[in-house]
Amino acid sequence: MARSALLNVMVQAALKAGKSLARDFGEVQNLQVSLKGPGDYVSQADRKSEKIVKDELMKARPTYGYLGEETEGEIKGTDGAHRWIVDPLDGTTNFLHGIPMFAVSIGLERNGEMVAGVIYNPATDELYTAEKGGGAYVNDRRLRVSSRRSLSDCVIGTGIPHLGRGQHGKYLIQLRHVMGEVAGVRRMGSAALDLAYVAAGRMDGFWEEGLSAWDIAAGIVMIREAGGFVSNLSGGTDILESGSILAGNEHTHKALLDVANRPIPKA
Ligand code: 2AM
Ligand code: CA
Ligand code: CA
Ligand code: CA
Repeated sequence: MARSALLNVMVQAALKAGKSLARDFGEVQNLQVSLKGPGDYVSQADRKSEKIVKDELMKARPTYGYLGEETEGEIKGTDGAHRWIVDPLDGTTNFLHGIPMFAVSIGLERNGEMVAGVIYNPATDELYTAEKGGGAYVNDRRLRVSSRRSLSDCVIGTGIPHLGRGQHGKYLIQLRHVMGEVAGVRRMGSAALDLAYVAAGRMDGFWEEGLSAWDIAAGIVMIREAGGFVSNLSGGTDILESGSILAGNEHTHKALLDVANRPIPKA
């Protein structure tokens, strides 16, 4: 597996931030925590991780734009074509509860298209990497989406929007429809890792709405490079801006799209 210089920059940034997260995860009870919005916690660990990633990326490519969850506003680059999209800690709620399901997520966009992604879970030391045209990997192993065809054999991931955000009525109906068709539904609490798991063929599909670009930027290219399909919940290509995502293999993507969009039954 040959990594480009750019992908190496992203990997080094993710590993360095991951070390900081692993240290903080060991003494999570000592962290200062505050609430940004309904159910949206942020800690010193998130901010430290973001500073490390941002410094590394901006040092390596000072002209690129930068969008990060814990950085106020977007930094416009002088190079209009490239933008980093960063979640320094995806799965903060898990992290703060001692659940080892969280990750650093770094995506690179070129002319509006996701071209590289790195997702790193320091608790399991799993490093997911993908580059457009170069395939997707976990550590040194090539990733491939699952080949399951029938939803009844499938495990599907999702994210449940906090009561303070999202359209709950609509979500619960989607969930009910999907639960009626599949082998199992999983809610793991990190959208970035959910997408990495679909790329790895561990889960056969995933859907969630109300997300932000940094939750899914790296995962989009990961899924595509693992041979998967990704769209928004209407089947359209506007994923990053809409925060709506549905992913799977060539069979499950279509089947899940149909099931999640079944009409809402009349009361
Ligand atoms: P975070 O941990 O970086 O905030 C889980 O459903 C996904 O949604 C995670 O990727 C999580 O990212 C994000 N998330 C969790 N709670 C959220 C909230 N209240 N508002 C927006 N995004 C949230
Ligand atoms: Ca957050
Ligand atoms: Ca996130
Ligand atoms: Ca985050």
